Amino acid sequence: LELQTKLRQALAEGEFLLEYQPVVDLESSRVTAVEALVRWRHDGSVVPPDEFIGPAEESGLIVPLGEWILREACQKVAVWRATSDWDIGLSVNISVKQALSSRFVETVAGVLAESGLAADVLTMEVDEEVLLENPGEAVARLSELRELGVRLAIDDFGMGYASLAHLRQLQVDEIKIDPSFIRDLGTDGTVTLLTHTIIRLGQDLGMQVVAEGIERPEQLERLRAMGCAYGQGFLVAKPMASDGVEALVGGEA
Ligand code: G
Ligand code: G
Ligand code: MN
Ligand code: NA
Repeated sequence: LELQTKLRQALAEGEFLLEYQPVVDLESSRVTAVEALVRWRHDGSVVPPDEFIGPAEESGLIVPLGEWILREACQKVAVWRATSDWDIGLSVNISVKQALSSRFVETVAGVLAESGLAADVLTMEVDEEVLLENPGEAVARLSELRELGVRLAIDDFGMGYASLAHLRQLQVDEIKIDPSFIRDLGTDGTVTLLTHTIIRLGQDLGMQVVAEGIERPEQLERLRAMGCAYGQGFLVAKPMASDGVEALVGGEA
């Protein structure tokens, strides 16, 4: 309960901040999008989301916090797009409680209108967990969101129960292959085959495939050879503050 009070105060006092991790086209190495990742600047240190997203979901604070994250990220990316000729996309993580909250779709539509960002610039990343908790409701809500023109991504793909079934229930634009697959690429034959199969599955279904957690050059080479179009990971670029992205925009535009 102590933490819940601190989190509520943190939101009121502007202690949350966003970092952005680039997503690159593995063929050209160009940055095609950034994923917004929230952090909490508290008592002189930076608290990672694993320590507060769960508690924020339990208390319902995830709804206003998620709205702040979305607005902040959309405004930044709208400015980057307006001040460069870089066609950069934005991915934002959303959690179950947020996706199922009332007026979620209205809020997203409002933030897009306010920031002037075209809906298809925005990708919402959901874990498969979102679809397990309340499948009918979650699918309905996410489908409404997609009707706005927003893209949908399944995050940590391959780790959830019934990953493939979810692709039947929901129109998905993108799958993000879980880092655990990338970690064992090349060393574990089964994992290598599964990864290749996921990449082809995504391609055959007309979805973008993003490999997450690329840390070593051999992993990147192997993914490229397997035809994986997009990648993300410490080897490519770490999550960075907005001025880091601005330096990249300057360099690429
Ligand atoms: O940034 P980091 O790798 O520490 O993130 C850890 C976890 O927190 C990841 O599962 C990520 O999806 C989640 N996360 C990061 N930022 C956000 C956010 O803005 N909203 C939600 N709901 N989850 C986030
Ligand atoms: O669950 P989700 O995919 O949203 O989690 C994103 C998190 O993964 C971010 O917090 C980011 O810091 C972390 N991350 C990004 N790239 C790498 C990587 O190459 N290795 C590891 N271990 N974590 C990464
Ligand atoms: Mn994510
Ligand atoms: Na996530």
